[in-house]
Parts: sequence; C-alpha cells; structure tokens
Amino acid sequence: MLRLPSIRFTLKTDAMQSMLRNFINGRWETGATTGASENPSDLGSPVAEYARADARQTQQAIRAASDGAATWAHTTPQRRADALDFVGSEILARKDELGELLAREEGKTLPEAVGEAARAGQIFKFFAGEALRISGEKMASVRPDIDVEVTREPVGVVGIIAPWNFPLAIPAWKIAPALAYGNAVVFKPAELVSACGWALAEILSRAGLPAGVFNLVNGSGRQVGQALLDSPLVDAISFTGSEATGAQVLQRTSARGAKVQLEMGGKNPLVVLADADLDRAVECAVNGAFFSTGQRCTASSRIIVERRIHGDFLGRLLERMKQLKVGPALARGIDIGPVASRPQLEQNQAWLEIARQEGAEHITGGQLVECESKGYFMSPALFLAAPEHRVAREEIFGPVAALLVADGYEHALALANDTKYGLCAGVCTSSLKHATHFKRHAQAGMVMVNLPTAGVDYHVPFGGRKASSHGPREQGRHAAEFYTTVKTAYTYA
Ligand code: TXE
Repeated sequence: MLRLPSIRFTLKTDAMQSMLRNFINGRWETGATTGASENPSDLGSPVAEYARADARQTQQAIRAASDGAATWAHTTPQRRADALDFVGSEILARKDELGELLAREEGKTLPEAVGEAARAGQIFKFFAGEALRISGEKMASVRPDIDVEVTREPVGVVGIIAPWNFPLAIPAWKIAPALAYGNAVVFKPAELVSACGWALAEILSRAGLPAGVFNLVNGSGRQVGQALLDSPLVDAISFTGSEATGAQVLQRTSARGAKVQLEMGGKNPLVVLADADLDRAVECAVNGAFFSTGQRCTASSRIIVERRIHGDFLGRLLERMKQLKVGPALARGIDIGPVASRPQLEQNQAWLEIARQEGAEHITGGQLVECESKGYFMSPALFLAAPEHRVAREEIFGPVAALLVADGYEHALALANDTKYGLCAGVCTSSLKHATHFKRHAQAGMVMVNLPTAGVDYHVPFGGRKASSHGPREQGRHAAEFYTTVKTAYTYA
C-alpha cells in the first residue's frame, strides 16, 4: 500500500547544495547545463539550482514516455486512481510547505500560494475519481444485428508546456487528467519556477507510476519546448503561456497533425453597473485586478463603470487601493507580492509609459516600492483610459488596470466585448435582467456575476474564446475531450 512519507523537503535550507534534477524514465538525471531560480521578494537568496535539459535529453524523455504509454494505457482504472489519489493526498498534507516554496519562487503572497497548493491537491483528487468514471456508450446500429460501442482511449504521449504564474495548479490541471485518462507525460515547467515543477515531479516519482509514464524536463522553450513540439512521438501538446508563443506552438504542432490545446492571454472586463452594490464591486475590482500581482490570465484588467456612479466608485476604489500593502511574499499582512521577474517588472514599467504617452490619465500607483529585502515590488496602478488606448486593449500581466466609462448597460456590454480576447467577463449588478443578459451576450468562455473575473472552481470547464484559447476546454469532465480520442466499434453477432 502507498504511504505518505514523513520526510519534508529540505529545499529551504539545502536548495543550493543539492541541485534539482530532471526525472526521465524513472530516474533522476543531471542536465546539459544548470540554472538557478530566484526569489523575487529577496534577490539575495536564490531558491534553487536546477539541471537544464537540452533537446537531446528531451528526446530521451519523449522516447521513455512513448515506451511507457502502452503499459499505462492498459493499467486498471483503480491503479490510475490510486496513483493520482496518492499525489493529491500528499500535496494536501503538505500544502503549507509547498505553498511556502511557491511564494518564495513565484512571489504570490503566502495565503494565495498555500491556496494554490491546496487547489493542485484537489485537482489530483478530482481526477483520481475521474479515472474510475471513464464511460462510453453502447447503442443499436441502424443496421440489423449490429451493436455499436463508443469508447474513449488515451491519446498517447502528451507534452505539457506550463507558464510561471500558477506553478502548481496549472501543471496539476494538465498532468492529472493526462494520467487519469491513460496517457504518458513529458512535463516542461517554466524556468522561473523550476523548483515548483521539481517538487510536483518529486511527489509523482513516488506515486507508483511505471518508468517513463511521467517525465520532468526543465529547460528553455527553445530547446526543451521546441523538441516537444517537433517530435513525431508526441501525440498532443497542452500549452499555457503567451499569445506569441502559443501562435508558434499552434503552427508547429498543426504542421505535423498533433492534437493541441492552447490557453493564452486575456483582457478581462469587469462591468460595474449603477445598480451594483458598490462595496462588493470595489472588492471584485481590487481582487480581480491586483491580487496575485495582476499576473493571472483571468485578471480584471479593464474595469468598465457606468457614468452615473463613476465618481463614487472611483473614490471608493482609491480608498481601498490605499490600504493595499505591497511587500515580500512571505511577510504577514501583505496583499500584493512582488512581480515575478525583472523582465516582467520592466515590461510593466514600460506599459505605464505607453499609457501616459497615449494620453490615458494616470490616476494612481505604478511606483517601485522599497522593502527590507531587495525585490521586484511595484504598487498597483490605475489609469482612466479610452477604449482605443493600448493599456485598455492589450494584456499587461501585472498590477495595472484601465478604467473605462460607459453610458449605460448596452454601451458597457459593447465595451466589454470590444476585445480580441474572450477568456472571462464579469458584471456587478443587482438587476436580474442585466445579469441574465450579460451571461447570454458576453463573448467569453467564463462569465462572473458579482464576483471577480479571477477565481474559478476546479471541477468545471476552464477556457476562453477568440484569441484567448484554442482547442477543447481544460478541467472538470470536459478535460476528457483533449486527453482522449474516441473509438467507434461495430460488432455483428
Ligand atoms: O511566456 P511564454 P513567458 C504572458 C504574459 C507574460 C508573457 C511572457 O504577458 O508577460 O506571456 O511570459 C515555453 N516553444 N503570459 O515568457 O514564453 C516557456 O519556456 C515551446 C500569459 O513566461 O509563452 C514556458 O514554459 N515552448 C499567460 C511556456 O512556454 C516555449 C501565462 C510559456 O512561456 C517556446 C504566462 C517555444 N518556442 C505568460 N518559448 C497567461 N495568460 O496565463 C517559450 N516556451
């Protein structure tokens, strides 16, 4: 029987002495080069040194996955369920420790990071159950004496390319269904969060999976990522990241006919109507726009307010923003942790300049914040923008929000839909009529009423429309669409 280990990770103290290795074909392997992940709250204390794989080592992992895929595809659902349940149980039991690692490496505040770790555990538990619930259909043929069966089978080898902003939850919502439905996995985390990727892999390495069924390859997008995209042995790619990289992923995988699923950017609107509970609307705006340092694809980066209440709403929003504390991710009472990396901070600062140059009115924030430790701290920024300003149109992926003014509900809805993206849309209103209309007409994969645009459940579909997403939805039972292929069998008897 599988047992929860009593040992704790020693990452906090031993990080720089023991290099985090890749997991290939059931063994921990050193890489072609090494890299170090930093702590954006404290640049003086790097989090971990890790082995970086190259294209050759990635191909080894892919071959191992390809060899392991057939075995795993034919294991019993019980065995798959047990393995995923083990991983979920251990993550949940160690959510504080994993959350602390996440906070140190990615920069989310500790409560947010522990919440994300717990979420990752719940996702594994959910898919442990799904492994037992894979169902098919049996029906009569339109021809006599023939039965028809429709069943789901694994796709084969799945390449998972993950971003840095949810270093436990996003890999979990890709790896768990891939394994639950009988696929072998090659997982490439974002380099910024290699230690989180390693921590997840370390737990998976003890879950009783046959060698080769799960592989971790840390390394660059150019080497590891592209080797995954180009290998004929990789049957499907699940990617979350930027639109630009997503476009390359689509081009290369489509060229060789692989299955592909992309989750990319968002410029999610939060509409605040005159009849809204303004205190709640302010909380939705602050949470959606600035929590997790605005580094969420579901962030409410466009706040669209009805003109009648614009002054009142803005006053309350500014009051609330004044209370937000920016600081090191592990410090107590912090609302907003650091930006995840130097390039990301520089990009955010460049966006402030673009917004000013284009004529958006800078209302508050955006300053670099000094804390006891040296890190990438920045105060949340707010602009009063026009719909054509880039700050109101393009994904910034930082604590920067654009406020737009609308003349009534119809105008607010039109502004909300005036974007190339379609991940999430929110409305704050007390009118059932407007809430219902908004749910029906918002051009987004997810709609929120009196809730922040960020913050979703793990047992229902996640994903968007237009430039935000491509391919089947992630999470919940809908994940089966991507991680399985359907077979129709006819029997004459
Ligand atoms: O993303 P990339 P980055 C956006 C956000 C952010 C920007 C850049 O605006 O500022 O993207 O972030 C791998 N072939 N989002 O550079 O490059 C890469 O190693 C195969 C929004 O981190 O898209 C990483 O594992 N793989 C997004 C993953 O792709 C490649 C979340 C994502 O990296 C590759 C993250 C290649 N050629 C960033 N190049 C959201 N909306 O959720 C890179 N990768």
